[in-house]
Amino acid sequence: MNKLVEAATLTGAEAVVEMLKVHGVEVIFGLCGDTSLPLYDALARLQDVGSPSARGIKHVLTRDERHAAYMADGYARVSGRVGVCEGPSGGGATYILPGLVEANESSIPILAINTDVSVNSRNRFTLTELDQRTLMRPLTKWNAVLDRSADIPRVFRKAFESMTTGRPGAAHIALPFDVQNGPVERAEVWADPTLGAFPARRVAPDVFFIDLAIKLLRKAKQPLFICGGGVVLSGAESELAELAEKLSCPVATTISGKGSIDERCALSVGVVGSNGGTPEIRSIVDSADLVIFVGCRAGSVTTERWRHPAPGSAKIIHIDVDPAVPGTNYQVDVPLVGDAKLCLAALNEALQGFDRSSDLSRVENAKREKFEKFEKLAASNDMPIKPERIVFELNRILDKDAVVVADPGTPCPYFSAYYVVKGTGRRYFSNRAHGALGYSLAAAIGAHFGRPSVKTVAVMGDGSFGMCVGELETAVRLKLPVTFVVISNAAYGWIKAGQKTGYGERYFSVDFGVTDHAKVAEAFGARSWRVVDPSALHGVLKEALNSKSPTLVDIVCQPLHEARAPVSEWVA
Ligand SMILES: Cc1ncc(C[n+]2csc(CCOP(=O)(O)OP(=O)(O)O)c2C)c(N)n1
Ligand SMILES: [Mg+2]
Repeated sequence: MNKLVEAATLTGAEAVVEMLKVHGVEVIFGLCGDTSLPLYDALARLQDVGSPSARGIKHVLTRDERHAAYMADGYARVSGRVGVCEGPSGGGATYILPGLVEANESSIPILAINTDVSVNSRNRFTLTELDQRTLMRPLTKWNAVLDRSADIPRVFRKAFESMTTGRPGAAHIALPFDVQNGPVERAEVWADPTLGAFPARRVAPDVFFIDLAIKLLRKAKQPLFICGGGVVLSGAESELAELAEKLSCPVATTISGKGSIDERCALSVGVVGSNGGTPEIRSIVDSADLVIFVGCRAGSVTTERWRHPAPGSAKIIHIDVDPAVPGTNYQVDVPLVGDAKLCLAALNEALQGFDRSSDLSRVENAKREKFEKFEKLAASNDMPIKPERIVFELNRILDKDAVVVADPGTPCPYFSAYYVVKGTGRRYFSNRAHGALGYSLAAAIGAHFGRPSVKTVAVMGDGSFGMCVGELETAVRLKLPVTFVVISNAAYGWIKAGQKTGYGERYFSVDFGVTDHAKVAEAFGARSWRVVDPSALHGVLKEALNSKSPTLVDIVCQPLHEARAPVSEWVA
């Protein structure tokens, strides 16, 4: 048997696995299909062969491709590495799509691979045939359909380069059945492994704009940082802290920007915007004479539809890696294009020796007022349990390294506003690009694989639960120590609250039946509790969070339209 000759050529499917390995991929989330059989066989065979550096890739079997993509997204957010998901042709491609587009719009690098019908069966009414190139094009930063096995190494290198350089984003590759069986030269299987993590190849800012920014920073009386997800994506937290301290400049964040600054520190303002912002915090935005947006698109939620800051009320410095961002929503005085870490480091360098102190009592007062109202509601023993109580208890119980994932509905505004992130880096996230229900359960599973040593918690509404419940089986099968918290109000509460404030309480088609989510979880094999009494909540959450296996806590909760949610449209 000529082993050398055999080793010189790989099958396309083997080359795919090897290309993932050389980019440092350790785990893939996905679901099998007919067109994926060669890929699965390669994954199986390459589990334990090859050199010590070529360890196998762990495959996490999911129950739905949408959740495979959400898992890859959660994994990428906490690990700083590319998340990879896969599914078959046809329905596998249409089902993987929601996770792909959320990641892409949130600047999270995930790679989705859908296998496909053979090149030689195209255009013949072949079962599951679909134009994956056109389908995925507007949803991804980069995509390709393979036609020849020899192109596999080059296409995978391009995918990783495009995901992790510049503004991070999602990539998609369609991998036809016969391409998986064709030959690839082993010598072609190589990569720059640094492209497996992000940000790769940071871009530094133009000094001309640094000088302009310094002039504004020196002159400003009440500057304010508004940080988006770009600070955490870039790992720019320590540069931000240094600059903020030098300038004595408060730091507000968007929802995705939570983790830019330790929220316990005096300079931290908290979350601004229509979802999670409160009137006290808004007053800090309104009184700024200079706003420095960092890694933030100044979108509709952060700026309350471009009203806070009011256009023209403050000078604006806008730092972003994407040249298309500064100037899109506000007239900016200084556009600073580059990686956030390098931009902030350059500003620190140019401000060496500068040291301003300012009175931060207005920030302190705003936060005190906000949290006093919150704590008063959290202390209530009324039933149904108030959402404030849930956040209050998790603030008390979770240690600082925990990762919390929040779905839309009740969780997002409440946790964005009141969950205090202790430390920096990604410790809290929500799917803020499209805010699709049913994200957090799977994203938390993915996050667990990205940071297995910490406690991961998903908080979801009952609407979200209905959209992701199947993945409880995945968590149970893999014995993952993840805790799921369900906020039960038997309604699409967010929309019902909108009908209350905007449509004269004409509630229409927003209520659904009561489900005992704890019993559902029990049927899947997870330990679970249903809590109706606020005084029982602390003990139950503590027990659930201490568990080494999956747990679910179903909390019968005050519906949003009766609550005092930190959502500006309803507060008004
Ligand atoms: C996939 C999807 N469909 C519809 C919506 C619109 N939507 C936003 S919030 C919401 C209600 C959320 O209900 P639930 O998960 O029960 O949370 P609650 O608001 O009741 O706390 C809906 C339907 C959405 N965000 N995502
Ligand atoms: Mg609900």
